Amino acid sequence: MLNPKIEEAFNRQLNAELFSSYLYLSMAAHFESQNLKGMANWMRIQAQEENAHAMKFFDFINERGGKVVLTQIDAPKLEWPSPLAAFQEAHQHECKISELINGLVDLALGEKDHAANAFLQWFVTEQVEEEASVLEIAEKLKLAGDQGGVLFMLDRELGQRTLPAAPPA
Ligand code: OFO
Repeated sequence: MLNPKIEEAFNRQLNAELFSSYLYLSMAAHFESQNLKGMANWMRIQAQEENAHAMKFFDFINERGGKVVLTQIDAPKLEWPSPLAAFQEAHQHECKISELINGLVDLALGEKDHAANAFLQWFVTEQVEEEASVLEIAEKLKLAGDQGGVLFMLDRELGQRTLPAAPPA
């Protein structure tokens, strides 16, 4: 049986993960409109990963006998002044998500919900990678400055990102 406080907090996080997906999809659309196809590809895959994160919460709530409650997802921004600004915002967003995950861990420990804590540890580890990967791209963009050639090469590199194969169920 799922503790009601955990149920409510996990439903809120499900919404936050869907918003993350929406935000990155909006960045993908923005990059498409700028003809930065590689960055658009990277963000599109990021959006799919966020959707998978949301579904992890969806499944956990259901498996523990809770009720998934879907609520309104905020509209994301539509434009960014530069690729650097978009990736910096993505990094700030991931730092915010890490804080939310840490808050959920604190709640799970406080409520002595060890199953929820064990479930959240995957996200704790994932957030380290999520923050690092966007920060690395933002740093490269900062170094590139307004050198179009470097930007072009980086765009090509980001175009090679593919969605990792799903682990066996
Ligand atoms: Fe970007 O990790 Fe989920 O939100």
